[in-house]
Amino acid sequence: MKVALITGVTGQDGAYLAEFLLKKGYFVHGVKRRSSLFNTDRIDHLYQDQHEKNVQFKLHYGDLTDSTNLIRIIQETQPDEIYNLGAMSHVMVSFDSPEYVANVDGIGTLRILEAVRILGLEKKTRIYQASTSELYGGMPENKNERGFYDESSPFYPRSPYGVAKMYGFWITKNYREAYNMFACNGILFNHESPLRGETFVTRKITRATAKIALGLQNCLYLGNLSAQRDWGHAKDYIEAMWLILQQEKAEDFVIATGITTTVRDFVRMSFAELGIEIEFSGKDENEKGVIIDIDEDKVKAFGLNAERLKFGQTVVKVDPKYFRPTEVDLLLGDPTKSKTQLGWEPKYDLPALVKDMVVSDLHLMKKDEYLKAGGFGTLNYFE
Ligand code: NDP
Ligand code: GDR
Repeated sequence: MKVALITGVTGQDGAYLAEFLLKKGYFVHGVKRRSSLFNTDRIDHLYQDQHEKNVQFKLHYGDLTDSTNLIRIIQETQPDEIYNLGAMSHVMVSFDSPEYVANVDGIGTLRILEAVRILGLEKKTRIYQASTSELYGGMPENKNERGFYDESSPFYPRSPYGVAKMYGFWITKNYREAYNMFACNGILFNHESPLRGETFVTRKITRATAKIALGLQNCLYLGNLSAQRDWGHAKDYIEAMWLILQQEKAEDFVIATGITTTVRDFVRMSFAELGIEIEFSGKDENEKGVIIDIDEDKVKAFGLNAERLKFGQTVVKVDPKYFRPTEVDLLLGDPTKSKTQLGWEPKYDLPALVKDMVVSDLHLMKKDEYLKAGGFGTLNYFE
């Protein structure tokens, strides 16, 4: 039985990857941080009673800032594959905690690589490093001749997160070259899902769409509506991570869809999924999104009350507090290498992703509606 160790197992990708590897028959170890409340919502369905026989999924308390703990976990678990997905992954938050993000996302990667080396596991253990399209920083001059970012495009990170991940990228490559370790970077473009953290833009939009449609929220406040991202589905992207570690030779791969879309269009698609058409007008900080049409049949088919929604209702406004000190304006990845060499083919396109997220959030927010009707508090999150 192959053994995998996942850091960041409680995160979006960690949860999907753990499930995927368990289905493939792996023994999966996950590193989870101690928190004052349970933080295993995304993997609770994978829980196995540790007192039973044939357990295949085990969690270990740990943190990427703690070398001794990582060395002990790797020694105990002797993994064939390590997926280093743990990170402070929010770009905007990284401007508030730049030193912490350098420690976790940058030096944390080094700690994993060194632990494998110290334990003499260089030949046994393959390592996947969660690198990111944020490395490119959206610099227009660094695109390839076809207008995409690929494995050869230069990096120009634009946030403390991007800079920390740049260290993670290069130290992974350096350990591969210096010590002949099977250590690879997956340069993944944005990938989303119903499990996406609530403060990333796509999930913020799909949650708000559901809440507004149910009358639980009036307006959605966003930052840069013109930012463009190459959005895919996390379920497809975790499969690419696994494929990267199954190759004969350790290499780095871009994982992307090859299509870019504005935040504004993502908002339009999200509302349209429930039969609500939005039109944007105004510029910059004064831009707003207004309901201009309602497909009553579609709205009703989702069990929504069409009378709650009003033509001319402003449902999106810009709040400059979400503008970033330095922004990545446009990301567009070239998946040619991963498609030809890994045979990777995503199953979800953007409309299918939006549908999956909106339908899931509508279901979730309906629970909220019942709670509210029953006199209980509703779900709110600090951003
Ligand atoms: P999430 O933010 O959903 O998950 C991050 C995980 O890292 C969580 O399990 C979190 O634990 C854990 N973590 C945070 N800090 C530490 C720490 N100090 N020590 C150990 N674990 C820690 O991210 P995603 O699942 O979306 O992304 C997975 C990885 O891929 C990340 O490294 C991210 O930077 C990278 N990436 C993501 C992309 C995307 O679009 N999703 C694109 C490219 C790269 P907890 O649950 O306790 O907070
Ligand atoms: P990103 O994702 O920074 O690309 O990093 P995020 O969803 O946070 O932002 C995408 C774009 O949307 C704009 N935006 C807003 N973003 C947020 N979060 N909230 C808003 O209200 C808002 N309004 C507009 C942003 O300015 C940005 O341009 C994600 C993370 O998963 C990283 O860990 C990963 O490495 C990269 O994707 C690839």
